[in-house]
Amino acid sequence: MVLSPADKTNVKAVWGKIGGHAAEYGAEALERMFMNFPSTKTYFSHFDLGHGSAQIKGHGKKVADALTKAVGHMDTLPDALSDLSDLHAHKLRVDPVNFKLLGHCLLVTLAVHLPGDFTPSVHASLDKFLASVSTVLTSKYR
Ligand code: HNI
Repeated sequence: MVLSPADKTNVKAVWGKIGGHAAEYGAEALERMFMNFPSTKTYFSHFDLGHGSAQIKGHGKKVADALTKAVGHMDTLPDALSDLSDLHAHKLRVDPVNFKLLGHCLLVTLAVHLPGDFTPSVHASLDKFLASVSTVLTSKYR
């Protein structure tokens, strides 16, 4: 997955609009994932998955912070996300199919909150960006 210069510009622009809402949007994306794709809950059996739980909020912030870091390192994603890649592949063993599900929920969340910015080309760039992040996080499985 190669992000073009236009993709990078789009991703940076829309991420810049999220401002202080990153953690909240991260938590909303997780809640959407758990509700729409219940099999994903198996990875979080140690979490309180009730609406608005402190654990979902805390994890939403971690995911959002990781994505903010990825936005800042789009040219060096494998390096920037190396530790997270080890974690998801070796320790958590999250099945790669789940990354598409979370990515979808992140896109829906951004579309709902930033409708004016979510043009078809921004949508496509964000999808490519999330696919690139997912590729890195699942690259060490075998
Ligand atoms: Ni993921 C932990 C980022 C996809 C299941 N995950 C993290 C952490 C970050 C993170 C950051 C916290 C690391 C730490 O504490 O050091 N995860 C991301 C990102 C994506 C992603 C950026 C994709 C965009 N994770 C997924 C998916 C699943 C998933 C698709 C499963 C459905 N992640 C987990 C689990 C943990 C986790 C489980 C451990 C949670 C805990 O605190 O016990």
